[in-house]
Amino acid sequence: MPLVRAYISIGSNLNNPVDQVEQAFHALANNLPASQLAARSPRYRTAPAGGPTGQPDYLNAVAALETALTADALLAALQAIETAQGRVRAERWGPRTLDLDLLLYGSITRNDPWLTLPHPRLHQRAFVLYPLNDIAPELMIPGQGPLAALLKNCPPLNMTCLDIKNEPATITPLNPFPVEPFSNLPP
Ligand code: A4P
Ligand code: MG
Repeated sequence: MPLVRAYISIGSNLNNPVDQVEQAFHALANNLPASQLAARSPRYRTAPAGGPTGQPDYLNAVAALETALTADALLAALQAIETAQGRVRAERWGPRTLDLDLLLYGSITRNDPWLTLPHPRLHQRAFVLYPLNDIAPELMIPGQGPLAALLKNCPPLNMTCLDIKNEPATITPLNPFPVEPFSNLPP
């Protein structure tokens, strides 16, 4: 099967997000069959979007993969990584040790509750669009248009980049995860 470029969003706001995100990159690089980690974005600390009030800030990042897995097999593998890192699905948009969403799988579009592509909220979320732009600024989002145009409608409010940009493939030293909360964004 030919290799497909896929983009994965990584989010964590429980049980040491710095370690969770690092472990997730490690699992994407080493534990996924028939796949290769092509790029990793800088990490961003972001205020929670939606979900219960008072949940901790998130650490977010995006990974690019080259994969020979089907989209369904890739999503199942991502969910297995989430489970291995202690993910419990308690409430929608609630705090989590690790969320791995399949943002894009090539230019495939698909509308099915088990797997919707592109990810249905990709185009309206700064915590996804900005790290995606750091590793794939020329990207066209099927059904939505150029990533650059989506960024213009989605200002980077209540988010801070924790890494040096333009070094996406480098494993950067871990920065301490700041503890002061942002004020929560409206749902
Ligand atoms: N599913 C359908 N399409 C996809 C896809 N493209 N990728 C299904 C991944 N999963 C997909 O997901 C719920 C169901 O969506 C799964 O059964 C899967 O088959 P989930 O991961 O169990 O639950 P969730 O993550 O709570 O739901 P959802 O709808 O994916 O949430 P979102 O939209 O990802 O939002 N704020 C900040 N700052 N940073 C965050 O990372 N994340 C969320 C979660 C909310 N607020 C956040 C963040
Ligand atoms: Mg999810």
